[in-house]
Amino acid sequence: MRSSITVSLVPEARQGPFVFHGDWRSAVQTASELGFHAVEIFPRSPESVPVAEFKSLVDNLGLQVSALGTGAGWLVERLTLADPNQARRSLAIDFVRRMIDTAVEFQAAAIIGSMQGRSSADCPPDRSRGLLRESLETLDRHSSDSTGRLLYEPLNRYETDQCNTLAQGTDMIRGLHRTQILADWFHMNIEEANMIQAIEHAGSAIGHVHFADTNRHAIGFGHLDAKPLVEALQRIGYTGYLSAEVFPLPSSESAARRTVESFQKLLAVKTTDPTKITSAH
Ligand code: LER
Ligand code: MN
Repeated sequence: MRSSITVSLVPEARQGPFVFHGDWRSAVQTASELGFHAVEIFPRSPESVPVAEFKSLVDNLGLQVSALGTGAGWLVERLTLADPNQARRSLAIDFVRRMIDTAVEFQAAAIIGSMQGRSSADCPPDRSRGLLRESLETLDRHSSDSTGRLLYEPLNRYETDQCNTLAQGTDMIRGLHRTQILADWFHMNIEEANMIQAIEHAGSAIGHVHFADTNRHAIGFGHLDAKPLVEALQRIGYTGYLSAEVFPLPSSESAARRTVESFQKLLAVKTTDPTKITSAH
């Protein structure tokens, strides 16, 4: 398993669960100094990602880009893949399609979290899920045309009523070829009856993990028993990322350092010793 940390490029997401906000160059530098394998980018739009400069910086540092989030499509543009208005839904599909293309440039996956939408007075749950599934099929086909990969993320009940558990998410993506599940431990802690069994049942459908504690702080700052979850991931043969999508509390640097310490403790791996780093911001 490999470590990853979130970097938001979106001023409107200042309150969001991303470790680094603002100066992305210094965030990437710090992630590298702390020994992370990858960064996960939360961009304003597919076109706003400074692809060439970002790539050259991560390449020089030997870092990967694990994934690109599409949440700003909802947060800023109010677009969802289950919008009953077909014109709006098409705009949402196009936003994610272009994000997949940008992600391909980094050999990364595109994440569908908030853009999955939710039911409304105009669009009952069954129809809303049907529209989401149709959109996912379109985007999965688009991903097959390149090396695109999609990650579909079940969210807790306060954010969506589309899919709240890994089992519901796995049903939603059944039969798709380029789409896997994102298991976010913050959402799972709210929704799953048993997080270990949920991971075991989802098995190879899991393509990415959001590595967050119960309070959405860095792992180690809440009360999640993370060791059995890592062991469950090892049992299913998971070799993807554990990506810290958490609040920058008490600071970006402390959240990042605590994540590295937890990663090292849980996986018994040696990366750069975070206590030796002095230049982190
Ligand atoms: C996105 O990864 C996520 O977890 C959502 O809660 C964002 O609102
Ligand atoms: Mn998440």
